[in-house]
Amino acid sequence: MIVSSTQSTFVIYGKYSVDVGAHWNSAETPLTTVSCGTSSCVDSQYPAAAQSYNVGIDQNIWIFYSTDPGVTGFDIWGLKTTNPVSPIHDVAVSLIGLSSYSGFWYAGGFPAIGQNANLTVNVTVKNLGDFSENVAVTLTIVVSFKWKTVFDSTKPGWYAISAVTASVPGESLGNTPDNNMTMTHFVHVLPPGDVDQDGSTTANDVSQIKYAYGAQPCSVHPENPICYLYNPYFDISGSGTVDAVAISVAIAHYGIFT
Ligand SMILES: [Ca+2]
Ligand SMILES: [Ca+2]
Repeated sequence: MIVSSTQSTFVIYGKYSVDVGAHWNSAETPLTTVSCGTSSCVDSQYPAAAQSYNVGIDQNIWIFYSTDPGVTGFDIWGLKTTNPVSPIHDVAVSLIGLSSYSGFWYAGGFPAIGQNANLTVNVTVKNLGDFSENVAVTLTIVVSFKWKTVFDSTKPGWYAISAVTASVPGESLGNTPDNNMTMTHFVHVLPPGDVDQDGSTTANDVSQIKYAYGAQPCSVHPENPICYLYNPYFDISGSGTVDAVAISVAIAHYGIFT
């Protein structure tokens, strides 16, 4: 705000939306007044909004800002809503996680490395409100889903995962944006034959398998002269031997990039 031809100052204004930010009221209400110190106008700076949040806390919305700066520091002032924003109904998807996922997945599983076809997706739903809700008998629930991947049917690539929980009765519009969560680039399904897990099946993969052709693990077949070349990622068939299946799978999917 302009105070004079040589001075301007900060004033914190408030405005509101009733449709989750799609539209805002045109009027702006000053929440602080024009305030200049003895040497300069530096009050009402760096505002930050936060909602007090915990069971038993009033859940007011606060705005903190700095004012009265001096040589050795400044004051932090706060404004808060007139009425507590509670009790409310509010559930949220707070976390999406994967079980036994190490950064990549082979569609249909990979027996030699202990990976099966089912990828387990865990979704955590929290009750952030003040009431017991039907979606949660406790404060937090974790729901697990099995995603059955199928060899040569689940396409290689990067997958996003979305989780949505329905609004509970009485949940206000402003409390619904956290009812869904999307994690992009979350699961990397590798092309079959990508034995070095770089996301593509190329001559590198084929040549590595060919070089180890016939190898069996030394722990099982110490008599195998090339057992030291055995790599479970080359054992696509899960037979215990780097065999022709691996070579044919890699060649059949040659040139797939993700
Ligand atoms: Ca919510
Ligand atoms: Ca590769």
